[in-house]
Amino acid sequence: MNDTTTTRRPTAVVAAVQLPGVDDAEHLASMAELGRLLETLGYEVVGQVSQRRQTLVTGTVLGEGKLAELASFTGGSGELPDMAALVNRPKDKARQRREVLERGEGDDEDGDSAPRSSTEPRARLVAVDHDITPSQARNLERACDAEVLDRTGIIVEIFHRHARSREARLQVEIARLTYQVPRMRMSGRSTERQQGRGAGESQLELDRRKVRDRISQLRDELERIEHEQGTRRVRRAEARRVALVGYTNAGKSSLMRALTGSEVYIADKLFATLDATVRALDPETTPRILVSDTVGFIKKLPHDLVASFRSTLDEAREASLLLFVVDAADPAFRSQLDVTRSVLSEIGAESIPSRLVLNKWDKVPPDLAAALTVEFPDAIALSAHSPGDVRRLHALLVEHFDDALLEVRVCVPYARGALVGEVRSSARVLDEACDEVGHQFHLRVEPAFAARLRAQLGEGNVR
Ligand SMILES: Nc1nc2c(ncn2[C@@H]2O[C@H](COP(=O)(O)OP(=O)(O)OP(=O)(O)O)[C@@H](O)[C@H]2O)c(=O)[nH]1
Ligand SMILES: [Mg+2]
Repeated sequence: MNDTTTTRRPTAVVAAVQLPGVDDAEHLASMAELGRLLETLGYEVVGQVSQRRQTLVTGTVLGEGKLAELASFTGGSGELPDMAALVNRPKDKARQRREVLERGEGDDEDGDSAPRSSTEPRARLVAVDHDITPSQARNLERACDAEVLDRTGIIVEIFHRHARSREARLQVEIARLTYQVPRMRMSGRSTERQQGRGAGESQLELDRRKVRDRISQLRDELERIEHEQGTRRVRRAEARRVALVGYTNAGKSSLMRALTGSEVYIADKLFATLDATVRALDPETTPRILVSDTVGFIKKLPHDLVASFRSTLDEAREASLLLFVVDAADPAFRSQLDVTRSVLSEIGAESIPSRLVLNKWDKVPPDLAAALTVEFPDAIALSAHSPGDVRRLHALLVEHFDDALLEVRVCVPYARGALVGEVRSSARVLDEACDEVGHQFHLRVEPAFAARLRAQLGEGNVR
């Protein structure tokens, strides 16, 4: 192997079907997004093959001609072995096309990028921009002689690499194994050991059962952790909570860092954040305002994956305010916002008060900025990189939550002196004095805290 091949990133080719009802812009954006997902995984995308089709429900996803074109990137035959045996047609379209491609005379129909010449390295991976069945994947693998992953498989792989906390790792491992079970095949070892098809199949069943057992083991472990986290969340229940939600790469973690001074991870890649982080707004306020950073969303996010991140998304579900963060400089941000809204309604968070944050405003040209301000009059336009903008958002958040505070006069009798510390840390003290009965406070408090004080001190002591 020479230097250029050893230092080169692994290569991938994207395959996609444009289904009826999907316009060109949406189709191209989806393929470009898959390219970014692949780059996040470290692949170099060397080509795209796309085809308009009525349905995805065909054996090889693409038609014969397009399949041959795809295989020209990977060095595969472009045909299914049994298909070739069954259909012994004299020079079908696929074969003709492949021969043309082999001779390097191929014209690039449908605007796809041209296949590589035979001297360049083959694409190692075929990435399909849809969810495909295990048998479709197998057929594509045979025809292309390359590894095949669908969109879910790629997202699961990224999640697997980026998960850090114990909880996120468990969630991802469950999603990954769940994805793998139907795709498991007879291993070479089991076919050697167990001669005969029936025996081999039962070995496969055994392997699958082992993986299913592992999944339920992981679920138990996750439940234990979630239980602990649940108790922690109950303790925080009174706090005023803001959750940053939105499409992946919108800038949620950047805003989190700017608002709370925490060192959360920021990266120009997809799904940089998989763990929910909760920090107090900085400079601190009394009562505290907590901000949480959450996992980003993406189009066609598989339901299993959303479900496995349920406890992480609880941060969003239990928030009292949602900030929908979008990358205002991305022309696709409206459809990304739709995706975010639909995932949030899936987890039951659709009725939480929310504000739209048009982030990356520094990248928005003036004429577009003017149009966006008219289109979204209530949105907060800002750049997470501008300290002035972040201070303005900080003030807006404080104002938002202060509107809900109640003004109360509280008497903490000396016998209940232990409560004084809690009052000072949970409420904003406007005035305080001591008399013959106890500590007299004039406070601004959250309604929930006022209710708790009433329960503990009696109605007469909280007015
Ligand atoms: N120009 C500009 N870039 C920004 C701004 N906010 C974030 N970015 C960049 O956008 C990229 C993604 O930012 P993150 O904060 O990691 O995005 P995220 O929403 O947390 O992404 P995930 O964790 O993947 O969901 C990084 O390269 C940031 O530096 C902004 O206001 N202006
Ligand atoms: Mg992030």
